[in-house]
Amino acid sequence: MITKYPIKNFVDKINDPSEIPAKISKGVIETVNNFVESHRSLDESAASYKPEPQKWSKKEILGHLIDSASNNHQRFVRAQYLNSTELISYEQNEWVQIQQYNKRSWKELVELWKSYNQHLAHIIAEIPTRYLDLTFTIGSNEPVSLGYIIVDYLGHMQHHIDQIDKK
Ligand code: NI
Repeated sequence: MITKYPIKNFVDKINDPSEIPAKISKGVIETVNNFVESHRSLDESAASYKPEPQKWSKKEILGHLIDSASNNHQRFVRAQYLNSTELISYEQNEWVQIQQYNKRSWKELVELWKSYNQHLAHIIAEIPTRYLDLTFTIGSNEPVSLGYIIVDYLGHMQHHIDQIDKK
């Protein structure tokens, strides 16, 4: 499966789409646990630091991942009952800016993000195989399968974790 973001570790090679829910669910849990382990005690000022006014701080990047979790929560559930091929999109910069993530504590953001993803990992693992090939459009993007959306959720998360680590 060709995805926008490469998926690291064991989920790299998914040959059979029916493996997606179990593998991505496990990948989400492992990625989140590793991140929490190594970033729990990050200093508040380092987490809030904006290299440029229009660039996101570490808190804002993690906030963007919370927004990704909450929007994909909607997608993962709605995709399984809606008689529509359209799933919600969201304006990422507006979401981050409006929520003022820099005013939250790093530790609390990390906890919220972790808990949200524990629930999403559960939802993902329970998605029946028959829904994986259903295709959806999100905003103005090309139609993609629900399987792709699930894989891309983890790839997007890993992409932004790399961004936090490079700062
Ligand atoms: Ni993003």
